[in-house]
Amino acid sequence: MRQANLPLCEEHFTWWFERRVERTLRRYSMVGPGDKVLVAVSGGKDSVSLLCALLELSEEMGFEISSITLDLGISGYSEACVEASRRVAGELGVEHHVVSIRERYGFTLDEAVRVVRRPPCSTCGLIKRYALTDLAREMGFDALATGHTLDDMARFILSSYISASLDELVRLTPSSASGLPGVPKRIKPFYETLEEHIRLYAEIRGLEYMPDGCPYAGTAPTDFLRAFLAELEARRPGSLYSMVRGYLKHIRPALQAQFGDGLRELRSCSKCGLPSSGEVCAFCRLREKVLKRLGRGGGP
Ligand code: Q46
Ligand code: ZN
Repeated sequence: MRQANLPLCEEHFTWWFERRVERTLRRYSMVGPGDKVLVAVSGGKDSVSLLCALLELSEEMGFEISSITLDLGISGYSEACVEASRRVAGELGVEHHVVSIRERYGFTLDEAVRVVRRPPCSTCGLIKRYALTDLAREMGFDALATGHTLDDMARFILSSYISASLDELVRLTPSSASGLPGVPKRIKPFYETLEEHIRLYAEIRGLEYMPDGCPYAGTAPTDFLRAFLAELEARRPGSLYSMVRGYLKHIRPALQAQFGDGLRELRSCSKCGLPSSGEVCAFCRLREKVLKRLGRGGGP
């Protein structure tokens, strides 16, 4: 642990890692006894590690977990992600669901990328956020857990800062409830955990994961900040943690005092009922556009 200048053996590292996740779960009241938590698994190192760590903690903390993988329809890639996720969930003995975006919403990510002008990772992010909330709600879960890491959060905070997106900035919380009945809260149990440690945990636990190999990788709007943040952390270990904690302790409360929980009020989308900042949510608008351009007509 470079931040603490603390050498740990494999056994104590695993113990330390899981305690840290437990601290995050408790600190932000992410789960309670009896809660049903759906874990989003993409097959990558972050989400398979999340599944393993939450399974370890679920018994002593008294919550239940199940897992889900979206088949996004990225040709030559999604099949392998689904298979890797299925294998890990099977090895850990966790219930696992696979849902095809094509079957549920009528189009694949590849098709959406062909017909809309937005960057692929941004379209993908919108589809994943929507579909996972939609499915967790339908299946009656209390919370949806995603593998967002400390590195991701630092990147989102910095990027919202650079573009002065106060509305985004105020929403980058470890746990967020929509406030709408039946819509599960979204939780990020790795909010305070570095990717470097997650990689090590996956290796020590012997978890098999998909190497980064998505053909669209590198098109996320915040990707340009990755190298900068990695260098910052290498030069000053602990910087990402202080950035994210500083945001939560000082910056967000100041924003909240001025704007509340968001600059735009959330309400139910008039087409699908999920949270939306306008009359129709961004996903329903995207879906309608994609289906129309593909000649498949109709929206939800
Ligand atoms: S799957 Fe989707 Fe990632 Fe591929 S299109 Fe981008 S966001 S890179 S985690
Ligand atoms: Zn909608």
